[in-house]
Amino acid sequence: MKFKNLFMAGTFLAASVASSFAGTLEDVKARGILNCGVSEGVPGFSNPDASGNWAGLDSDICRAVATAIFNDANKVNFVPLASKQKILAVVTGQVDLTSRTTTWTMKRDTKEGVDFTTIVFYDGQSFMVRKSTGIADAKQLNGASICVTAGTTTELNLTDFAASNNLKIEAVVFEGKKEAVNAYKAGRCDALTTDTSQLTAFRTTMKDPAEHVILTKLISKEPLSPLVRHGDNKWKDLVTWVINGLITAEELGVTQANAVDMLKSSKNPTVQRLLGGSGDFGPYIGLEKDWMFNVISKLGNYSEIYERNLGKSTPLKMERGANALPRDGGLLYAPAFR
Ligand SMILES: N[C@@H](CCC(=O)N[C@@H](CS)C(=O)NCC(=O)O)C(=O)O
Repeated sequence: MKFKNLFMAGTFLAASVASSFAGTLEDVKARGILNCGVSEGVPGFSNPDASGNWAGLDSDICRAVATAIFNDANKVNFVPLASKQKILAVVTGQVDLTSRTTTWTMKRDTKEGVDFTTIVFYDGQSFMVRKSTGIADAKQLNGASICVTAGTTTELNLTDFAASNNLKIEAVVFEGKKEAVNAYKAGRCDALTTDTSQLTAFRTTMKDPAEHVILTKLISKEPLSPLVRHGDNKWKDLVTWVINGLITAEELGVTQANAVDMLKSSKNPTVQRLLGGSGDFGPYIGLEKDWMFNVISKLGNYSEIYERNLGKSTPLKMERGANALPRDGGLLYAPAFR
């Protein structure tokens, strides 16, 4: 009897947890706004401007998902998350998705209750040091103290790097990124380590950026991907295909400026499928036919989002590199839109 009750209580708990997460898309539609987890502030990726508007590639992914659902890029509640919270916030339902410089790893994907969607940025870990140190290669960091944030792949890679190169490195671990960056700025560490894109972003916030160098050799691969709760395949499909749609639009030359004309007169069947001129691709994922037309009209394609937030006209001036399409020498690739 006791066992039976226990069993029943467990079944009830499982059932109620499942029903409160019936379907993320339904929950988001009923709520009328998307809860999107972002960073606590990384220029170019997710960073609030002076009036509190979140700018950046990761923020624009949140907006793209909201636009696909509501045809309104403002229907996003941005939730800043420290590194340590970025996975739990999805698992507990605090956010519908996290779009925040998060590396797709096997353990996170298989053991931590989340699913990664698709890679939005190919990154890799490196180090920033003061130019005056003369350090040009990470292997010269023997004996160095290095500022790093807790709950990151960064911390783990640093340990691996030191072990595999037989270096004695003192990791100075901070709970938040702000503390780690400020400690480096204050001279408490010889180097700061994180994903290269973030080092590039943080360097722009230094008093004299030219006094700091980012070592060019990467010590890890950091494929960054938005993540959703494990077990809601429909929602995962939706987020994944919004991103695939942004990449496909770049491939096809569909832009914010020409989307109306392309829908009206393009003879390319893939363009018509993407923009909703033919097929039922929106309805496949629970949305209207013009879901991607709305996204591209409001936010542009992947390349426009990249250039606006990270590209040559921004303080970050980041080359596309691995984040270019294969035809331009990069890795950014979307499955077939049919
Ligand atoms: N990509 C790595 C690192 C992610 C990361 O975001 N690290 C620190 C950088 S110091 C951070 O907290 N950054 C952003 C923030 O919350 O402001 C991971 O997935 O673990």
